[in-house]
Amino acid sequence: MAGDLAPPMCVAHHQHVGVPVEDNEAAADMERCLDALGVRPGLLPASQREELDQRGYVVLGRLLDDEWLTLLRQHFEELIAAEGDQAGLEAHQEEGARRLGNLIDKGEVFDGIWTHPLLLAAIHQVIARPFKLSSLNGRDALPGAGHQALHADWRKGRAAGDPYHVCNSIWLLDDFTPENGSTRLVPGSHRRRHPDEVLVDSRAPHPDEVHLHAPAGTVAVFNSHTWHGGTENRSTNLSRRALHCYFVAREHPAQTEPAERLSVGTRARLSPAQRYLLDVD
Ligand SMILES: O=C(O)CCC(=O)C(=O)O
Repeated sequence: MAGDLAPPMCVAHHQHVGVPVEDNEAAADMERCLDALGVRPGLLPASQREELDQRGYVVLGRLLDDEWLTLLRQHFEELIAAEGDQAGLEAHQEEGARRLGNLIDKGEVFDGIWTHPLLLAAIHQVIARPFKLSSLNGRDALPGAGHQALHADWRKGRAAGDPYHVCNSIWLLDDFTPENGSTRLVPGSHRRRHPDEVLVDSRAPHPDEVHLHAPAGTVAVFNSHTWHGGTENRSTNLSRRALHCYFVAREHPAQTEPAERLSVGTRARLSPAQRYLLDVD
C-alpha cells in the first residue's frame, strides 16, 4: 500500500481519537502516517469505537477476500514448510501450535494487513497516541491442543486512568468454529488487572467469556489489555490458522524489533509512512 510522510492537507482531523497535544511533533508524525495510509476521519464507525471502548474488542468484518485469503494460506504453509523447527522463533514457539514470526519481512502479501486503514483507525482508537507495529505473527492450534490461559498482552500493570499500551488484531485464515479452537475474550476486562493477579485458575472457562466464531477472512481487533486466549482445537482434522497483527505505544519496545529483523529488500520497498509504522529509518 503506497503512502508517504508529506504533510497532509489537514493534520488536525484525528483529534477526535484523542492524540495528546503535549507532544505535538510526535502526534503530527503519527497523523501524517495515518493520513498517508488512508485513515480518514470517521472511517471507524462510532458504533465500533463504542464497542472497543466498552467491551474491549470489535469485529471489523470480513476484510480478506477469497483471493487474498488463498495467497495468505499458501504463504503460511510455504513458510511453515521452509522454516521447519525454526518456525515462530522470532517471537514465540508454542507446544501444540504451528507458529510463524516476523511476517513483515516474509512477503508483500502481508503488507495490506499491517497497513489496513480500518485496522489502524481501531488501533489509534485504543492506544490514542503515537504507536508502532509490535509484531506480525501466525498461529495454528493443532487438533487436540491450543488451549491457553486467559491473559492480557500487557503485564506491567496500568493505573486507573492511564492510557492503554497495546492493541492486537486477529485475522482469520480459517473459519473459527466451536470445534477448532476459537479465541475467547472476556468483555470489559481491559479495565481490570492482569488475570494472573485476579483469577484462581486462568485456564478454566470464565463465566463471562465470549468466543469468536466467524468465517475465514474476518478480522477482530482487541484492546489487548482485554483478557483473551486461544481455546483447544477439539476437531480431529481442522486447521485454525490466524495472523496476529499487534501494535504498541511508541514509547515501548516492540515484540519483534523490525530494525533488527527487516531485510534490505523489504526496507527498500516500504514507503515512508510504512517505515514510520515499523519505526525504522
Ligand atoms: O490465537 C488466538 O486465538 C489467541 C492467541 C494468543 O492470545 C496468544 O498466542 O497469545
